[in-house]
Amino acid sequence: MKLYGYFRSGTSHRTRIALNLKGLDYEYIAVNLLEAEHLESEFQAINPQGLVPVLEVDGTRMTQSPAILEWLEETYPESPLLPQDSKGRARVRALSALIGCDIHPINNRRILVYLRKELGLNEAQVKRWCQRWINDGFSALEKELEQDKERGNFCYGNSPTLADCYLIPQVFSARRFEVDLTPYPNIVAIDSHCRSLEPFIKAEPANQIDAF
Ligand SMILES: N[C@@H](CCC(=O)N[C@@H](CS)C(=O)NCC(=O)O)C(=O)O
Repeated sequence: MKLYGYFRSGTSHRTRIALNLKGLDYEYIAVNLLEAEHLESEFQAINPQGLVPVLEVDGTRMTQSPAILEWLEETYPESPLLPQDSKGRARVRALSALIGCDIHPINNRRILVYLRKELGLNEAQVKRWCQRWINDGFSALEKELEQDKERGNFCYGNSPTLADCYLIPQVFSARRFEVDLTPYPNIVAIDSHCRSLEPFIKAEPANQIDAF
């Protein structure tokens, strides 16, 4: 397997976590978003959307991290990242979507580039934008986690699920944008537990070959 990604990309990070939790080996191909390599024709031929991650398996290229994660789960059911029961699966997918659909995309690089270049926002305003949407999502997520009395050290149940694959990169991004995490003790506790585990440590941005 080949994973095209960028060390600081949340969607690449969540894919690395899932691959590691499944115990899968992969070749990591760095695409430098800062130098706009993803907008060059060479990468556009790999993904016309010009976004990472892309997972290449035996010549087939897969895009969109939710689709990649679901494919990994279907193809490698050992170390499941979704619960056995359908309501549990709906819950994990909902927590994942809260982050993957409603927080991450609004703070993506191309959105921030647009805010800076087209709308003329300065760095402080861009940071406020990111903080606003991360706080919005984290406030709801924190309540969801607080209300689940059967939860262990993870977002759902007692083992890592897709929701943790989504959460840990989003916390990384929140710290990068200096979000005050004090109001989110459950999120912080899950983050610190997951980040003590090898599959999550191996997936950390700082531990990638393209990290700087
Ligand atoms: N929905 C896509 C989003 C992928 C995505 O937004 N990737 C970001 C990095 S986290 C990217 O390539 N951004 C390039 C840009 O915004 O210019 C997925 O989940 O794979």
